[in-house]
Amino acid sequence: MTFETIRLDVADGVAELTLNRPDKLNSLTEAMFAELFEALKSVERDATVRCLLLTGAGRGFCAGQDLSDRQMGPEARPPDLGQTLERFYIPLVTRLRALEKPVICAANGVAAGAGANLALACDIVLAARSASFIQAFAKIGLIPDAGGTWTLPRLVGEARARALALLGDKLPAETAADWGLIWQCLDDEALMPAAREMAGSLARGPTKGLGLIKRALNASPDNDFETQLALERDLQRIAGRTRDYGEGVAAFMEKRAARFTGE
Ligand code: LHQ
Repeated sequence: MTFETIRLDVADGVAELTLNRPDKLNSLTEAMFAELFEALKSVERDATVRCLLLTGAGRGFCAGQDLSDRQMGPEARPPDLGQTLERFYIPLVTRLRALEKPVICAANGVAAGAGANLALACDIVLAARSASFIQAFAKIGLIPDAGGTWTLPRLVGEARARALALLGDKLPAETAADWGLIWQCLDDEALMPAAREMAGSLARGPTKGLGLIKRALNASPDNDFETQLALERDLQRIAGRTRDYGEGVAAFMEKRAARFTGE
């Protein structure tokens, strides 16, 4: 597929989706959302894609909303940012979380505003040491969106979430990893090799089971313990019927590497 504002490269079970407006730090425009949704549709439907890797071109990951995009920015009169969220940001982060395949974010550089929360909507976030995470919203009179007010306190606790959101300060990738906001901070040159290796490994994994893990974890914050136990029972029942479960157990018993097919 050919796009103008993103790139989608599919190989060996991994879809590598690159935000591709490097001059503007990959800030998000309406045109970009259209392409992102198109790309996501193909990732969702293509059974040969078993892991999604999201990254950015150039020195930034994503600077959030393109503040100069006339259709969505300050020149819209009167601006209904709620509608902007409804049309673009909510579907994007919802689809990433709901995708029953692992989603890795390789934050290659600054992730600001909705760009930071786009990263945090992914399942596993790796970041380059030069990257940073900025809840920039308060600097322009907005609130963290794209799931930020939900994700932040769950990942780093109330005290840090509140300071990050209210101050809008830059959080270096290394601190983000120390705080548990992200999984890992890597030297810049090590980021993409590590992210691709992880993506390849997940793409060779028991995809149905991995998708069910996501489903269980997505439901967990809203459930009490008993409800979650019941959900685990129901999802494990499904997992137990997959071909990959049989293969995983057989491989263990035969002391060999499992050959998962994702079925
Ligand atoms: C940009 C942007 C940008 C356009 C850098 N837009 N050009 C949802 C609903 C609807 C509307 C509102 O928003 C939302 C959600 C949101 O995401 S709100 C938050 C929007 N994002 C921000 O407020 C972050 C704005 N950017 C920055 O603060 C800085 O650019 C950061 C800290 C990310 C990076 O700083 P520097 O490394 O110093 O780079 P720079 O500022 O020089 O940016 C490089 C270029 O990218 C520059 O263009 P130019 O033509 O002058 O070289 C910037 O204008 C452009 N750019 N972010 N969001």
